[in-house]
Amino acid sequence: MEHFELSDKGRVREINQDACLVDAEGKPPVFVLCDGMGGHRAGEIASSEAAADIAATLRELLDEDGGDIFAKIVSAVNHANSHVYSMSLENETYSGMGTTCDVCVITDDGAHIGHVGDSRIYIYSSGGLFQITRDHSLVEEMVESGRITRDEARSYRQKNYITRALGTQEGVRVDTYLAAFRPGDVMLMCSDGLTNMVPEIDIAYILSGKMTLEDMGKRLVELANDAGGADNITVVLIRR
Ligand SMILES: [Mn+2]
Repeated sequence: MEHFELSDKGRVREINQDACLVDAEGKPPVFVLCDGMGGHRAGEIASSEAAADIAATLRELLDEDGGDIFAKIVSAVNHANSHVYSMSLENETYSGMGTTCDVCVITDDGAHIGHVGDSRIYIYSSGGLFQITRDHSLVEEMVESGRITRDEARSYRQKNYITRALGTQEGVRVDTYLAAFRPGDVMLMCSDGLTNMVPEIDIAYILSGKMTLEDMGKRLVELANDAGGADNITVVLIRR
């Protein structure tokens, strides 16, 4: 299994509030991506603290024999939620901070995913790009309730409003997914700084090519920046 990750500030933001953490040498490998929110540097703190806390807690849990991987993922995300939430209560500068999080544990059974917020996980497999996670965002809820179309959603103004985040409340609900991840498949974990800037058809085209993961990652970030780079852009690519 190979992997490549790249995080870029984009062209507008002064700091990078995205964080990704890869623990690929551990068994099983763990990948975490977080996109923080909050004033000053709070978003940066939320995402980096959450990513580090999830990776550390999850590794400890995975090292214990037996038990359900999804339960371990949910425990680790909840642990990080408490950690970030208490930081936000203890320090006024951190008040209201939070972060998205996507966690992926890869085993022979497939990709075990934990998800909160509007960062995304896609898998490119046998000719198609599949979005595995469902955004926890106002715009996604509006699409699902039929109030706006998927097309209208692309230019919807309150696009960045997320309806679920890690660290903003005492508890957090984590969505879980088990995705098939076959030899040759490419997984993309990314922040909304990519998906708000680059159409899925272009993402699919890049993932379908014979490029190295590094070239794919650099190209995706370049496309987001060419389109304006309005937000921080983070991509984690994994090929089985
Ligand atoms: Mn973002």
